[in-house]
Amino acid sequence: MSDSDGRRGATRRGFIKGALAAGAGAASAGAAGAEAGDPAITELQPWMRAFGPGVDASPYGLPSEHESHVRRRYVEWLRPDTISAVNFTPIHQLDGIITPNGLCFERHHSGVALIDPGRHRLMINGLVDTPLVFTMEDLKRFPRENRIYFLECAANSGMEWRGPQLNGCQFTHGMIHNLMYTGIPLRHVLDEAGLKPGAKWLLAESADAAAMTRSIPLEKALDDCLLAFAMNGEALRPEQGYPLRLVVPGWEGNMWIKWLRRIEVGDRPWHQREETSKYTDLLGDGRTRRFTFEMDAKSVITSPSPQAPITHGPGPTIITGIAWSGRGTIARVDVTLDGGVNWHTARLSGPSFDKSLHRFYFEFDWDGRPMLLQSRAIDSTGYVQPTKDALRAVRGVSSGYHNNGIQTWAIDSEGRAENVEIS
Ligand SMILES: Nc1nc2c(c(=O)[nH]1)N[C@H]1C(S)=C(S)[C@@H](COP(=O)(O)O)O[C@H]1N2
Ligand SMILES: [Mo]
Repeated sequence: MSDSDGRRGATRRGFIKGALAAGAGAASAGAAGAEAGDPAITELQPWMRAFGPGVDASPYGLPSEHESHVRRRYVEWLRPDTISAVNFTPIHQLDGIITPNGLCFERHHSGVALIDPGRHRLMINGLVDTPLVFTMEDLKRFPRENRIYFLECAANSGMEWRGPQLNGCQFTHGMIHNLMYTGIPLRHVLDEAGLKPGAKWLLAESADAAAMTRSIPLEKALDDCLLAFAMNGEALRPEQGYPLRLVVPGWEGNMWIKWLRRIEVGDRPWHQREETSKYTDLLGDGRTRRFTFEMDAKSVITSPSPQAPITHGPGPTIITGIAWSGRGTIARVDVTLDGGVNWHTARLSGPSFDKSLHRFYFEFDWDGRPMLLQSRAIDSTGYVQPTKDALRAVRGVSSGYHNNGIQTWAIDSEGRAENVEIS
């Protein structure tokens, strides 16, 4: 802990003690629990009067019923139905760097495929010496690895491209999750089949009704792609591709084929054959930006934010958020309270993994005046997260994809937050 952090901690303890002594005044300072006569402290609560449920009451545990507001949400007007749709991770209610399995945003083109793993196969064909078909059991005999990666949809923040639209980071930035994957390096399976000369690209195909296909450069496949069968220690959830998904670290989410059933090895990308096989970024001048596979460094303040206002009034206040980069780790996150006039270095807490979410905090004493909050990520390559205006200057306003611009929340004197843009 740095000196300045230590001082802030000491100040906080002083503040809360002072608040306790102040009695009635304490209520507005957030120490109401210590007021004389507070029934929460003076009276026996129902949960102290009777035994609770036993160990076999929930063989698969669920969060407390008091946390039922922490859930994925979708935006009804965004898509005509829920089959080819998206919902959003409640990032404003999460902490740390790992997304709980039941809260990972979902993006499906044909709904969730409900696969019997005993009847699932992975086929490798195309430019290989020996075409192969694997059962799940076969795959689990290859040496496996555990790695933590974020997955971000290229359309995350896309609705914000022309200006502020959605009031909450769940909706503006919630097409992201960060999980520990257990899987087999894709290169083991490709080695087993034997690559033929000329092999340069892979086509990954899914077993859902969409039979979705995406092209992946062989170089990436041999570098760090995984055939994943577990997330956060348990089998993949059906929503995330049970029993097998392709993990393409740091690259846009649409390449991470779920319910993976076939990998065809070829000599050129399939999107040079049919135009639809990957998202295309439109540039303002009518050109398209084709190879935008990597997700650029990005960050967002998750609290306070429109769905997570400041409710405790002035005094010790915590700003927290997430930062990530498809090109490495996060070296630093800066936070501003005044729309970019003054920047402060945030405190990163938790492990720093390559192509993973990083958690940041900034603790300060809020004077109760309105603020313009922003965060700015700097990754291990030295790349600095740009403003939205800087992005538009380069790419125009026609594209909805790869919007990694700096997000602004306007906080009013009541602590309420609103999605705004300043220039
Ligand atoms: N089979 C299949 N794989 C898929 C998709 C899909 O619809 N079907 N959607 C893709 C897109 S666009 C994204 S952003 C990610 C979303 O992964 P998630 O549902 O685990 O959040 O999966 C990708 N893989
Ligand atoms: Mo996506």
